[in-house]
Amino acid sequence: MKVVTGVVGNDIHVVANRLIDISLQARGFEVFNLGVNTYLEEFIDAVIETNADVLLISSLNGEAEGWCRELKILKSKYKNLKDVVFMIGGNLAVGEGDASVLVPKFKDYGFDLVFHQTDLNTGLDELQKYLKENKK
Ligand code: B12
Repeated sequence: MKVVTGVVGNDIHVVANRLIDISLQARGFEVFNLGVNTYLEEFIDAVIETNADVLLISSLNGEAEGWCRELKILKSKYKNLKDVVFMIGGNLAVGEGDASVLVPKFKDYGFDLVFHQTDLNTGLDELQKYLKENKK
């Protein structure tokens, strides 16, 4: 199964991105890592080009909201994205943030799986459970 990953917007925090790449490969995924400083449009282009099953976006500097709120509009432009699983995690707000507010907000932007300040392995376990349940 193919996963496109990277860090969204003007975010240069790279450590988690490297861990995500390694962890996904260890779980048997084929990874296309776009690295840091990646715009939403670039992620969508890569998903289409690689015919990916999952887009896993990481955001650490707290600016995810500004970079991701257009996701629904972009998704509506491309019919072949309807089977793609959209996932985001990291620090989804500046400061502590409240997951009970952030998770529904990012789901409303068009993400299927949202993890605010959640350990990576917990998130990847949830991804695999989601893929199994949705027969991907
Ligand atoms: C190292 C670091 C830097 C380095 C980055 C070097 C590099 N190239 O990577 C430098 C010094 C450059 C830097 C710069 C900045 N930083 Co900085 N940085 C850190 C620091 C100390 C560690 C980050 C790190 O590498 N952690 C190790 C990795 C493994 O952990 P992680 O990133 O937290 O990721 C884990 C989880 O979040 C999760 N995860 C991540 N992505 C995803 C995705 C999914 C789907 C899932 C499930 C899980 C998941 O998995 C990882 C492992 O469990 C943190 C504070 C901290 N202690 O966390 C601040 C921190 C991230 N930085 C912060 C800030 C504000 C900045 C700056 C804006 C500071 C400034 N004013 O210039 C700039 C950002 C510039 C930019 N354009 O992005 C804030 C973010 C605040 C927020 N979100 O509210 C933090 C939290 C510090 C703080 N407490 O204020 N930073």
